Amino acid sequence: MAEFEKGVVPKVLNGTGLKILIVHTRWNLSIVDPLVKGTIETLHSAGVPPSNILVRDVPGAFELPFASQQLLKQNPDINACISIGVLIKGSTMHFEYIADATCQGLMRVGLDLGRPVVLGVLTCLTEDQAFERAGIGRQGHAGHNHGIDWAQAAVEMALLNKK
Ligand code: CRM
Repeated sequence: MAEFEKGVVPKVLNGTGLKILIVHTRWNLSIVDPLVKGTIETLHSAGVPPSNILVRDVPGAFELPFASQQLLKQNPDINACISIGVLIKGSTMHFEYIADATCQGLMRVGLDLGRPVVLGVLTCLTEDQAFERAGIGRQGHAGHNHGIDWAQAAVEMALLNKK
């Protein structure tokens, strides 16, 4: 259990029969890709079949709330959405505005539609922080792939919503 001390303590979840949407950005794709991979592998481990996972991409994090909302509306049989992106702070205020709008927007989509939306958006001060959270950290610290936690959160919330 020690490796989960700072993260999610996983439950044994049965995602058989669930349909999950993944929306991810093309910004920072080299970091987003392993996060999406970790998410999909964990969904499979929880019993969600590949045919029940819909994957769509958008340009950047700012587009995630709108795309998540539209795709959930267009696909009423989807039980949960995982919105994935990586924001890395630059030298302007852009990061702060996008991070805030994206997080608020994703929360709103979930509450407005009554369907779980998982915040799979890393907001990092450095590239190294993002690499570690995608499980591809350097200098001997691979880190932990947060896609694993996002998939588990999506299955848990989808099952809660189905009750
Ligand atoms: C991201 O996922 N997106 C970033 N974007 C793009 C933004 C959106 C555009 C169009 O609506 O605004 O796609 O989400 C950025 O513009 C920046 C620039 C930050 C800067 O300091 O100039 N960063 C990101 C990002 O890190 N991740």
